[in-house]
Amino acid sequence: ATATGTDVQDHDHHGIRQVLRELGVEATNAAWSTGLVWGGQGNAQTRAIHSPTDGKLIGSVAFATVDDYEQVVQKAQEAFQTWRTVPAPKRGEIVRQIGNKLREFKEPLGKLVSYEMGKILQEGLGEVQEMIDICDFAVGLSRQLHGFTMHSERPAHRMYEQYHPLGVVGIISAFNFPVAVWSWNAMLAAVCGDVSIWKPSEKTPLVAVAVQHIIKDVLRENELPEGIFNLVIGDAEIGAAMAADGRVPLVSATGSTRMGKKVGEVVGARLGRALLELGGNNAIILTQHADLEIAIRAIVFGAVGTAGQRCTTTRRVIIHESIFEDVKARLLKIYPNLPIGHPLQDGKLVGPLIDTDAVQAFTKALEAVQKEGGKLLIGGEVLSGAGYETGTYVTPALVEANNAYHTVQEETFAPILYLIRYSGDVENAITIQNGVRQGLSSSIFTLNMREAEAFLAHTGSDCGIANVNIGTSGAEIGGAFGGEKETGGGRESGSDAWRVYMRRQTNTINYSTQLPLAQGIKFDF
Ligand code: UN1
Repeated sequence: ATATGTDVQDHDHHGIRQVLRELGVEATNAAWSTGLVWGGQGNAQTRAIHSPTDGKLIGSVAFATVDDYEQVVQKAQEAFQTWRTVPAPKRGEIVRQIGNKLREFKEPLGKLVSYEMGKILQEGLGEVQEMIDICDFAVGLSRQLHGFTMHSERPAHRMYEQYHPLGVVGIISAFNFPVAVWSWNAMLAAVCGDVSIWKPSEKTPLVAVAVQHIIKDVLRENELPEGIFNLVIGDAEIGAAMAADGRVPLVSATGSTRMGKKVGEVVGARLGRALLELGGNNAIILTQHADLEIAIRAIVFGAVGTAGQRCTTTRRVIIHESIFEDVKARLLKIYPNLPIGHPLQDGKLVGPLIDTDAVQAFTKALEAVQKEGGKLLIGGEVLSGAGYETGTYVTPALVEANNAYHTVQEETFAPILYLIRYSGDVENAITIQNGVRQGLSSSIFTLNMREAEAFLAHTGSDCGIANVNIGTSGAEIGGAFGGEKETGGGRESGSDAWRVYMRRQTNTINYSTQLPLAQGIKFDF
């Protein structure tokens, strides 16, 4: 399979040209024969990718067609035949090498994540670290992947279960974590004996290309077959093809609830597996027993970190009325001083939104919430002038609002934080916290153990993630990541999330000379 390369303009802003060179993304019309298709062939449509940070052209990428996808699936299927026969710990060894390569390339890759997506360098590096962490996790996992043994009701019988590789795993990832979320899926899939096909966000294809180059080197060094890790850069039609494709037993999709519903429907119609990680509407509860020093830190990181573009971003703070004014005043002291600007510039904490469509959604949501009675306390401007020419930089907004507002019920992928007042006991705050359609992440700040336990109890938070004295974002990879309700129900990353990437088989073995039937059934003839 062939791929066309990127044309990199002769620019050297922030050393990006050097970064692209180091990552091998620069090659023009390079042809790879490793099944690592990352773009269309021949007459494919080429698209220019501009940085949201300064609007400059980073490169152009050929977008794949459904025909290209078809070739990739075939390659992937072929590779699966070999890969599944490699012992799991040996597969883990390959993932270990990938992790080491990621360590080697952490700086340039983190920088490219930052430049192409717009998150600050610290977070770009953190994203690569998250990839390294999941590699380490997957290596250990590769010596486990264990099932249970059970006791048979029949004499001289043995019963146990085992997990077998599933096949081709489709991965649809979003722009906001353009490489880490892929790695959660791809590294687990790999140790599980699966091959994967990655359709990254069309907004952030270059980091995907960079990662694919890193993977390609490891595969070549180990003389592994084509198509263990595949990359198809394309539009929604590629995701749609994957969702409908019976040769892809599992489709893992991260993104909006709208997209996830479509994928879930199509995969469900063919009784395939869909792992969905969709929208969040994450809240932090502050009770009158909160340690406000740490709570405020968590709120600010959760609300303005990644410019409000994490699925775990803090979107609502539910504050006890007795401390509402205090919390508001503290936030109003911090918000005007947030350093907003180019994410590769030292000291900046808030970068741009991904594009001007996102800025429009931000502005519209603020208009709408004010119409509903919300009070904009600060922020909400689109910055202009030197350094902000792209029109993608905004000032994070604080809005006093009511949980019932239509706008508050929606996930706007931007830095808008709704301050919501509650009175009475913690149950009232929990009701508000659960009173949205999404169910990803949630937190409570309290030093009162009754309140904390009430929040964690089955009658407490209804989210997939529930934290105490920690914010809603920034989960470690060791835990299962995902959420309930419209978040889609899927779990990725740590704990036993790997099970969905394998097929479970129950085995019963008779080592006697009789054939007793279960349930004591007599069937004599
Ligand atoms: C996402 O926004 O899709 O918990 C993933 C976090 C990160 C992952 C976010 N570790 O915020």
